[in-house]
Amino acid sequence: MRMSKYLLNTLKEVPREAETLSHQLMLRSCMIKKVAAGIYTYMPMGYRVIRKIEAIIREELNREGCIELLMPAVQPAELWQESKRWDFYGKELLRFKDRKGADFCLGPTHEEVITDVVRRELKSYRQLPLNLYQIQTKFRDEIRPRYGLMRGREFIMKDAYSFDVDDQASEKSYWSMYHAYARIFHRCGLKFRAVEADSGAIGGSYTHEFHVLADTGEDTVLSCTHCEYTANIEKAECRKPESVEHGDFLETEKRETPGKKSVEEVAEFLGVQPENLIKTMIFVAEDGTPVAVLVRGDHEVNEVKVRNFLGLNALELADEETIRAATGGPSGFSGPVGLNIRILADYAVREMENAVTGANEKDMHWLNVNPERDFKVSEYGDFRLAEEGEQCPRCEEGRYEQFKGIEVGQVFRLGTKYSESMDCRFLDENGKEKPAVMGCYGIGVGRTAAAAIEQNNDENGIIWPVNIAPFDVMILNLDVRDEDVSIAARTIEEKLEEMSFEVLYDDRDVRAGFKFKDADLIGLPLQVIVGKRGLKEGVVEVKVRRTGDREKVAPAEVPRKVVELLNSLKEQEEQRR
Ligand code: 9G3
Repeated sequence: MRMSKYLLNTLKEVPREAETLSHQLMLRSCMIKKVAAGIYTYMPMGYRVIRKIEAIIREELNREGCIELLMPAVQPAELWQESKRWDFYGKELLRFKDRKGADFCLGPTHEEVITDVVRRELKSYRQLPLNLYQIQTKFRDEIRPRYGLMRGREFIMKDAYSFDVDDQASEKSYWSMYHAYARIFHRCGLKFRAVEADSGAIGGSYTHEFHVLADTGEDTVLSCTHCEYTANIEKAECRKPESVEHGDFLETEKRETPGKKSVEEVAEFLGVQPENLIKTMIFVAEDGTPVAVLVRGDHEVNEVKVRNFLGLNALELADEETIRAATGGPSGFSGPVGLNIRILADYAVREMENAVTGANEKDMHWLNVNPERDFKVSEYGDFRLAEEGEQCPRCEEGRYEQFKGIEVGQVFRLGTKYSESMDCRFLDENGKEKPAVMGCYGIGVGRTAAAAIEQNNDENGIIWPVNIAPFDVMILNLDVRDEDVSIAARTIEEKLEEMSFEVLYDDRDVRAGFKFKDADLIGLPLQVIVGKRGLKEGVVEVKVRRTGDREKVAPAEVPRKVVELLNSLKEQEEQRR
């Protein structure tokens, strides 16, 4: 492809709204163009990457026996009313009426549609397992779309849905998709972690997220240095502390702590350590019931763990008057002593002794408070945020290491949530009618491309992993007005294309420096630099974008050198862990 004929105008500056690196680089290298908030055109350069990622996905899913189909983006409300989700989702679900006034939505996901398709086809257990997938445009009307393709409103998702005879078979489908995802992300040349994630209040069913590791990732992931255990911080378990022999409990004493609210202020004022304080947070469930959650002063409450423990869909911090009603005192001085609401306490609180707590009275704290003697805990549990460096809860040796991750894929156990509500059943070998057991599996294609950039870049621009690069080789002709140079460059271009390499030839009549900058910004794996001076010595330069290494080779040697370099890059990238 010739740059002078391609639709590829790189940008020096980008709009301020592009906060993340991948968003900036996708705009500057002309991979995407914004049409509206969260809605983009995939420009030719960007679409080549999308197609590469899709091709890898298709190969790996087809290898697992998945069957591709394509469902409509526009979905009738009736299906969402059957699954009872029509009224569950708010404005994020874009709804509209057709010319006859019938209700539709723009599909944010396709559980309802695929269950409707299968329920009409499924009769016998012999037809299962079935794993259907599509690569299709989704729409979710995010309130604040940002970061380019990372959090768009319209985006391309591969979504797959498995149907099995029972839980055991569904588990098999789940793990086969899990391993297919691992192969997909390895082949995309990405460093990733499969992360145990919070499956929401559904409980029972579990889910794994696939995170590309990148410092700019929004999610925090904890991974054990020794065993494989890796979890989203929302879910990461904490090791139960050893129970300690309790010494002598001192008498409680109420102490004035004027204006001292935070753990740090109170600890400093009283001359104790944060871990000697009991932090009391008052939450309210969706029905308004207040619940107190206690954690040690140096720990943080993990609201997702509390919400799941209580089996709630929503849980939020109580406001001032709820705190006053529930504790008798103002916020900042809450404590468990004398509290007659449900009290949950993290395991670490049980091992505390002679602790400091709020006195449920303005400017007052209790000293020498002891669990069970001075307050009753309804339930002890793992209610705190796990931290980097603490001991792994699963194995004896490891410790948590913290990563930032970008979630690019997710595998879910759905159970019979949709097959029950939408009557997707089959006759088992005894002729008994049963609901299919389902799983669903998503990959954000655009988000994978963006994550690849977040993980593969330097100060000059993008460094594409070979398998998803828009082209394999960039040829830079530094003297387009010199016939010999152009003949040499065109010969190399033809030879490489004969070998079915994808070549972008920069034939623009612009200064060399400009070409070098664009080549590094666009980030193709290899650059073949053809110039008058080099040719005089009978050589051209081959540069590896990732390392910056340059090698002088005879023009005739370039194809062999390209094969050698791309293969070794591919090998390194597919092994990245
Ligand atoms: C909606 C809207 C947003 C949504 C959903 C529904 C997320 C919704 C969860 C999933 C689960 C899996 C198949 C592919 C993998 C993920 N956001 N989810 O169901 F109506 Cl507006 O999409 N679906």
